[in-house]
Amino acid sequence: MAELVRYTEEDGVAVVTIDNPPVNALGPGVTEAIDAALSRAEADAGVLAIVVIGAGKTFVAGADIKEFAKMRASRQCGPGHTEFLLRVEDCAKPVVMAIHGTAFGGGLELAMAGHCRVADANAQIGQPEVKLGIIPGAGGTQRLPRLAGIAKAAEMCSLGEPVKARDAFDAGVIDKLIEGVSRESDLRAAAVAFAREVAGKPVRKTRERTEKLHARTAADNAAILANARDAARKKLRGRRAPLAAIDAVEAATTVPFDRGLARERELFVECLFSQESSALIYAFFGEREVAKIPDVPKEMPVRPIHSAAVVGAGTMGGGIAMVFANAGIPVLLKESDQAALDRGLATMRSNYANSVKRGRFTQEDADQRMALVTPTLSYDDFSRADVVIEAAFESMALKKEIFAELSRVCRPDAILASNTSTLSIDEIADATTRPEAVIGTHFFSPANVMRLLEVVRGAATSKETIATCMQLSKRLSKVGVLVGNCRGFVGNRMFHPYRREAQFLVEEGANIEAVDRALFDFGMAMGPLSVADLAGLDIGWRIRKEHRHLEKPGVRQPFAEDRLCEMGRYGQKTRAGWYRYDEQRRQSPDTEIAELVRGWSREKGIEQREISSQEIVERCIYALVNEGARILEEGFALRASDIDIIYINGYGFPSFRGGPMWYADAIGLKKVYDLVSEFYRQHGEIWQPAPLLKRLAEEGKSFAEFGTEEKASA
Ligand code: T1G
Ligand code: NAD
Repeated sequence: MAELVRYTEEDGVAVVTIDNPPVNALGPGVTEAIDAALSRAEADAGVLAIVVIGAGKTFVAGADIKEFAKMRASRQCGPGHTEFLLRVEDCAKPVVMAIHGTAFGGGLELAMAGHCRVADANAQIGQPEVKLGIIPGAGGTQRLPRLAGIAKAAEMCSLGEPVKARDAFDAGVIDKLIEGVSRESDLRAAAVAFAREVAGKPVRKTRERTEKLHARTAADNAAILANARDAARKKLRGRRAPLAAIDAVEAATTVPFDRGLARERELFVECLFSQESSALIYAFFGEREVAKIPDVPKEMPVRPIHSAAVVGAGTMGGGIAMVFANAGIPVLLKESDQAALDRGLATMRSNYANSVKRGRFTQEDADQRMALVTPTLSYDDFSRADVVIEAAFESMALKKEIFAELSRVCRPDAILASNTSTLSIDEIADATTRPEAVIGTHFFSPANVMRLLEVVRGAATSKETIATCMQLSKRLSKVGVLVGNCRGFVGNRMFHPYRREAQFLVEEGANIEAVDRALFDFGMAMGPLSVADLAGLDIGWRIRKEHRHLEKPGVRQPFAEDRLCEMGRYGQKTRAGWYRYDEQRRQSPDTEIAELVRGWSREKGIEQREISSQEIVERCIYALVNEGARILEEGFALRASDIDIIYINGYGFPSFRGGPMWYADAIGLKKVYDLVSEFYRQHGEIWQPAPLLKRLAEEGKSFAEFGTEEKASA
């Protein structure tokens, strides 16, 4: 077994190097090995001080998250690292923690149990546990307020966002910043020098530091904690862990350290065995799993991407060009006329200006990014591009024309991608001489904000093209999910029945606001009717009109949005849709519309009735699940977790519910199937249960198991 910890000595300083790839998690055996190394250093008279450092790209990125699944399965929550960290703190010789990459969760807790912390100026620290539905469980909520103060600790533990080393230095967590660290040995040398400076001097144990806990009156502390709770409720709506984290930080201000630790433990265990935590840890690993494509080996060679081009500078094209510029990749941006180009560039500049205003980055950063964008009205320089993303109007004829041109002007090894949201990648590829290099890259609006990228595999798309785009998605800070080439791919194909049910519910008498409220309270970022107004009702209307010939006769279709569009109500862009909107796009109910819809429904003989929030949620969410089951069975998604990652990152599905497929598994597919069958009896063919849902329900299995058993039997 590879050594988890290495012990070396330099100039009277023991260097303890943690080496547990890929992220030096405090997995089984790691803390024991560190403990042994510290004992060795304590026993060696020649050792004056100790440096603890991580091998590879990072310090310690936390406890081993894989261990939590075992704890949950055994309903046993091990002792954790609390005792080990007290031992570090009580070490007889100064312990200097040398941080590079990330010191997250248990990694920061380890660092804070040390007596001093030096960090590469580019490092990040954080307590991201709430993103896993838990709270720091090894003293983080007790030591962090002692170093950084109550407000900073409450914010870091309840929101889980990383903090740059420079800000951590200003907050008092880091004692020394090391500039110009280009490799681990630079940091090691600086840490050893720092350790020699503190050797022989009295050290302070973090747990004994209380000056920052009582910097103000109890009333002030209460106000700080109340603000933190308000912020957590707003930013992480529907979650328990962020509030539990603040309860634990509060304990640091009211009781002695050891009782604060006990309170933290209590809250940690409560959160660990929660459904919120199961869902979020599932999503954590699901987001890493999407990159694993069974028939595209990890070592598949990828094409280097040094430059890009985007066709169309409209809503999507401009955002996509920003995504490349943000990743430092020079990008050509082509439009069909100057006015459209100027409009696109102006939108990009104002988006950057907003980011600068919000302090996300400096004006200099914004200028550098815009400088990477080369506007053009021709394909002249397209031979420079390693990848081209087409984002012109959603018309097959136009896209074929553009791809035929791209196939002619681009280098033979360039990747040709389309941002189409509904059209067939295979049909677009047929317009080229190189279908193996054609792929779908379906960004989500606004493209420079939304993390999701559906990577659409065409029948001829080569594995190299897929591997290159999957790797590129990570470089563009996107979550790239490989999907098959069916109508609407995965996300939009499932969204269609979800939105259909929302309209039906209103047509059957549900109040417009009540439908949105029910899904919002369920945890969706926004209700389905408000989303429709945001995206524009006319987009769906145009697509429905284009596909009217595909509608099955006698099958109920929603009519309300078509009627709204016939009235010119396209949503926010016309300041009226399902709701009314003022100049600032603030939403207000429109009773006139509610009445109109009721009238239209009566004309169509649709009985009006009271509809509960429960029914609203079940019909909308189970519509997602049923269509998701079809997609899985038809092989347009590799695994259920891919669908969940798509919905969490592209459609505002609450991550603390794991995504639609995980949510259905948590309820139990038998129960879901029975209700879908009931909807089938009530509403007909549109609710025909997916064969996979029926089979798994009858076999007592879950979506999570689907695919594994086949693989197991293969
Ligand atoms: N435990 C186990 N595996 C982990 C892990 C962890 N903490 N962090 C990452 N991995 C795996 C990951 O699944 C992937 O595996 C590989 O490492 C590379 O990860 C006691 C209770 C550090 C910023 O929440 O945020 O400490 O797919 O693809 O993009 O209070 O990983 O290759 O098989 O994400 O370079 C708190 C979680 C834990 C940090 C690196 N810590 N990790 O990002 O690589 S709870 C976290 C990250 C805790 C204490 C509590 C990121 C990263 P595979 P990657 P990356
Ligand atoms: P848009 O109408 O805002 O922009 C399209 C742009 O393409 C226009 O500015 C137009 O001038 C330009 N254009 C047309 N022909 C061109 C040509 N030959 N060369 C260069 N530019 C040309 O449309 P959009 O909303 O940005 O959609 C673009 C594509 O992205 C569509 O395929 C759409 O389905 C897809 N998409 C849209 C969204 C969304 O929410 N809007 C989300 C995902 C995908």
